[in-house]
Amino acid sequence: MTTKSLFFGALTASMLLGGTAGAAVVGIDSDCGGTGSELTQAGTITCSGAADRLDTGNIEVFENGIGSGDNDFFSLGLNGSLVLEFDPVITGAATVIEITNGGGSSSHKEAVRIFGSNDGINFDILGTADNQGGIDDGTRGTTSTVSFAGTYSFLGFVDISKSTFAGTASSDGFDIDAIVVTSVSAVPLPASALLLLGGVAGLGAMRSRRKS
Ligand SMILES: [Ca+2]
Ligand SMILES: [Ca+2]
Ligand SMILES: [Ca+2]
Repeated sequence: MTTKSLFFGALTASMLLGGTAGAAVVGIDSDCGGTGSELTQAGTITCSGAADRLDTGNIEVFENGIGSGDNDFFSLGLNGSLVLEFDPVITGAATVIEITNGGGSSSHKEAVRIFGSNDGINFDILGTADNQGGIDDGTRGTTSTVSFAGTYSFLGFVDISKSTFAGTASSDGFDIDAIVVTSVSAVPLPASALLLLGGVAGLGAMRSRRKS
């Protein structure tokens, strides 16, 4: 799988969304949401001029595989980015619900590249989505689904509207109304497996002592 390294600084404690029971999103960071520039992208980032499009709180995140948007959305900004951290980890498919008002998708063409990561530093490219395909119900924009195997702690979104659609009239990039994923609860290791792991760790410690 293609791996792209993105610089993503620490999701600081101040960014934690709180300890609500069952809440799977434990951190959120973006270049256009007023939270800094931890995930850097090449080129100039052009964020929205509308305050209500800079609020990551407009993104509903559903971890049970089912959900829909509410027409309030966050704009990534041209070349802008967004990273969500999940606990427990999530798996695909991931569905991103995009908004383009008033049937403007013919001129305001927008696209996003979607990444997965387990350390917040090395991101696998999972796929892309745009506002030209998928299901468009006329009021809620376009629903795009990216299928992937495995589990991830982080999902990243980077706007690629300009590089995907030359001449697009989009001024603030791909817009995210909601994101749908599926949580995967950690499977507890049986006691025998824990003992085995302890033994392997002990062997490693003995080897390193011998070398020194
Ligand atoms: Ca849009
Ligand atoms: Ca937009
Ligand atoms: Ca929303």
